[in-house]
Formats: sequence, structure tokens, C-alpha cells
Amino acid sequence: MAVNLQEKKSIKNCEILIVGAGFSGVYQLFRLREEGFDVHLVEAGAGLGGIWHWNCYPGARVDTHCQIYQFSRKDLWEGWNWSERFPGWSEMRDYFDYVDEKLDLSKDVSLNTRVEAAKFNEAQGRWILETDSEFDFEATYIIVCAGFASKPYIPNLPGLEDFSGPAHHTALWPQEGIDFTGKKIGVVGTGASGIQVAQEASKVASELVVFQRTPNMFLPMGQEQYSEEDNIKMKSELPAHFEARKDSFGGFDFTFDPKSALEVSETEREETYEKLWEAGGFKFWLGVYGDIYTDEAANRTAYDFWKKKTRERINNPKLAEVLAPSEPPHPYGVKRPSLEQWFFEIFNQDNVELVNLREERIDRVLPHGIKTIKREFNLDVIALATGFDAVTGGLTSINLIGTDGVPLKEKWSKGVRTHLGLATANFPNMLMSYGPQAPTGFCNGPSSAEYQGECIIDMLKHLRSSGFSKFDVMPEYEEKWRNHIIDIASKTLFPKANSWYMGANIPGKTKEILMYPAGLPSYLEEVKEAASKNYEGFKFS
Ligand code: N01
Repeated sequence: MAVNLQEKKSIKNCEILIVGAGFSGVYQLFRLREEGFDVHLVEAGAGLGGIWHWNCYPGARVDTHCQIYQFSRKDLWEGWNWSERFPGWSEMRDYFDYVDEKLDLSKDVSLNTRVEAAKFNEAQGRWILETDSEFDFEATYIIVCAGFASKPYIPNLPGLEDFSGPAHHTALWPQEGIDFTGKKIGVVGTGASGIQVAQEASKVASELVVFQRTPNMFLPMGQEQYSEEDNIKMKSELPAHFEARKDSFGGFDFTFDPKSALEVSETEREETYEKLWEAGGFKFWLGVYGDIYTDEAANRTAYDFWKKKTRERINNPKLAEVLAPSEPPHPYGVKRPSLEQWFFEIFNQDNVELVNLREERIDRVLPHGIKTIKREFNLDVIALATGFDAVTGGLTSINLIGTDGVPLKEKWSKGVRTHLGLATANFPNMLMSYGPQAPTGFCNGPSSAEYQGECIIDMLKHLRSSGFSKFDVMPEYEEKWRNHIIDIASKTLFPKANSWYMGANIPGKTKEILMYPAGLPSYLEEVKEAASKNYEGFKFS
């Protein structure tokens, strides 16, 4: 598809244009500004916050504890109080408004501006970006911070368009909300989004039907309310929490236990699992024995513990088997485990029904509900919690055209290629933050925004200080990076699940590891090493 840049609109010029106003984009904006670059940010939504702008469905909530789910700048955290350990979407929006005000960001931001197409003009050495707003943009560099979950995936459900009530994907939920009180609610999908909607609906809906395809290994959130005193105490501890992130696989303030799950005694293992379980959050995911991600037998110990804990909460043994099966559908933890609060208990309520799509798939959507191959369910509202064309979808949904005329979407249709998860060949002067082949989905978002973000900033400073104004990736280095990542992943259990980590949740998408799978510290080392060799793999001019 050709980029139509003929229709002349007003053009805004800047040195660096950032696309997307989530944690990564906002970080780039204030840091690059501090470094003296002329920078502007465009965002499709009506506010800052990225996913926290779009995901306003009932129950949408962070699944990383607030201590590290924020920027680490003292001038930001010292003036901000959190009300909960795992804040909801509305508090996250308030946080972004606070950051905006504190750092005076808005003057360099264009909201309600979606970049639809972009092409690098070789003669001018500039990117030309076409948007859906009154302005187009030109910039020497672009940094795409589209997020890993900005392209919702809605499966092909025959009849969906004829449903007479509201039917929305969770990430496209109406900003004004939908009242579930007394209504019949259907939730399709049981990932993080689906269970959060289901938990809320279970409290007020007359009927709730949860359509589950694959059982998901949710962990107890361990939500806590925070008082003023809690916040004062928290602030005294925050520098240590932030400091710990760079040494943690997932950019958290804790990391894997180096012991093997199989080398410790059964008693020690049970005690360790119990302690991690009680701690809540992702402790039982990112704080467990590291070899559960490489060794099936080790992994099985974690699954069996999870199964035992989960089944205790479900009264009906048949439902317990569907929700927490005797045999795992895939190894524990290789598909992202979400945090739940009272999800399993909802199935002990009379107003909640679980439909196992493995036994009765959805046949079609009717004007008044959903019909499986066995039954019909009358519904007033359908929540489509069916996930995202994750990690690559945000980038490939922009019509980015390479210097060889090949769109990024086409280039990556046979597998993603990047160098260091930072840039891709034939897209000169384009950098990516929180994109594919970087820690991204394996990493806490704000940690990635800052640590990977600094790699990007260092590279731009290198260009400036060396007097260069153009870089591109050498194609052989992106092959090398791709093979390196695939090789690391092949030694883990991650390829064994059909997860969005593997691109396997989208029909037709290449199944490949989409993230750098060796953890944030190793990633930063690899980038540092390339940088120390004059940015090996990049060519500058
Ligand atoms: O999406 P998902 P999500 N018919 O892809 C099912 C983050 N997040 O929006 O497993 C029926 O996890 C699919 O079934 P299956 C977090 O990183 C964070 O929930 O493929 N069902 C699955 O159950 C998370 O991992 C928070 O068999 C279909 C579900 O839809 C990521 O976003 C909150 C189907 C999709 O689950 C994505 O989470 C929310 C079909 N045709 C999200 N197609 C926080 O708390 C798909 N499904 C911060």
C-alpha cells in the first residue's frame, strides 16, 4: 500500500518524534528533553498513559506492585501517594496526569493524533509521518513506543455484528463505562483482562457466563490498601526497590532463586512455595526456582503446588478439573499468569457459569446471546477479553515503509528481525522501545521504559556527539540477533505454550519467541557490549 503524503496538511517539524504516550514514550519525552533534543510526542488516545488510557473496563488493574510500577525519579515519587498495592486504571490515569503536570509534558504532546503511515525520505534524511489529525510530522528520528498491547485482537465470531447489546473488546471499552447491575454478562477469554471483568461482573450481574478456552494459572494478587503512613514508610524504601530492578530477570525488585526445584528437599520446596504464594503478586512466578522454566520435572512441582492451592477454593470438583486440570495444559508460568482476587470463588456462586470451550466451542453470536455447539446463552453485554496482536501489532498496524519499499508488516510476516530489539534494517533512524526481541513482555513496563530507554538515549547522544545524522542496521546482525534469541528460547519451556509471548495467539502469525528471553540484566549487557564496539551491527553516516 502506498503512503499518501500528497494531500498537504500543516507539517510540524522536530528532531525526534516519539509515537505513543505510555511509560516508554513519556520517559523518552522527558529524558530527551533534558538532554537538549528537540522532541515531540504524538499519541492516538485522548490522554497520556498508554494502556491505562485505553483499558478502562471494569476491574482493570495493574498486576505489578506500585512500588516499582512508577517512574524512579525522586521528584516524581516523593510527591505521589498510592492508595493500593495494585492500583486500578483510574489511579494510573491520575498518576500520568500528575507526571504531566509535574514535568510540564503537555506542551510537547499532540493527543488524539494517530500515526497512520510513515516513510523515510532518503534525500532529506527525514521521516515523514502521516496522521489522522490536522498535522503531519517530519522528524530526523522516530522512536516508536507503541506498547506491547495496543492492537486488540477480536476473533472471527460469526454473528458478532448482529448482537443487539453492547459487545466490546476490553481494550476498546467505552470510556463512559457500562453498568453491569442486574444484567446478563458474557465474558469471552480468561487472560488477565477476562478475569478482571469477570470478578467485577460476578458481584452485580444477574448472570455471568465465562467462556474459557485454556485454563490460566492465575496467582493470588495479595491486594493491600495503603494509608498515608504506609506511603511515608514506602518512600523510605523506594530507592532500594528501584535499585534492585537492574539485577532482576523481569526488572522487578526480586528475582529467581538460583537453586534447582529438584535439588532441595520436598519440605524445603513446599515451604518456599508457601512463602512465595503468601507474598502475593508475581512472587510465585518470578521469584521461584529458575529451573522451572527449563526443566519439565522442576516445572511440574510448581504446577502441582498451584493446582493444589487453586482447587481448594472451588467447591464443584468438575469445575475444579476444568479450571485447574490434573494435567497442565502447558508448563506453569510460560504463559503469563495473571493476578486474581476472588476469581475462583465466583464459580461457587449461583449467578456464575463456566463454559469449557474445549468441549463446546462457540458456534455463533446471536442477536440476544452466544450459541455454542451445545447450548444457547442469553446475554445483555459481551466483553471480548480476547487479547492482542501483542508486541508487534502496534508497530505493524502503522504503515511503516522501508527504504526498499517493503512495509514493516510485510518484512516481519516471515518472522521478526531487529538488532538488539532496538531497530530494524531498512528503517533508518527508527528506534523502538518496549518492542519485539527486547525484554518487553518479560519485563516490568516502567523498568523497561527506563533501562532500555537509556540505551536508546545513549545511542542518540552517540549520534549527536559523533556528528552523524543517520543510522541503519546491518541485515546480517538482525539475523544474528534473531538466531541468538531463538537459540536461548529453545533451551526454555516457553515455546511449549501457545502464548502471546510466542505470537501463537493470533491465527496465521509466525510462531516465534517475541521477547529477549534471557532477562533484563543480560539484555543490558548485550546492548552495552555492542555500544562499546562502536555500536556493532549499526552503520552510521
Ligand atoms: O489477553 P490474553 P489479555 N475463542 O491474550 C482467549 C496484560 N494485562 O487481554 O488461552 C475463545 O492473555 C484466550 O484463550 P487461549 C498482561 O500482560 C495486564 O487478558 O488462547 N477464546 C485467552 O483466554 C496480559 O498477559 C493486566 O486459549 C479466545 C484470552 O482470550 C496481556 O495484557 C490486565 C479466542 C486472551 O487472553 C494480555 O491479557 C490486563 C477465541 N477465538 C492485561 N481467542 C494487568 O493487570 C482468544 N481467546 C496489568
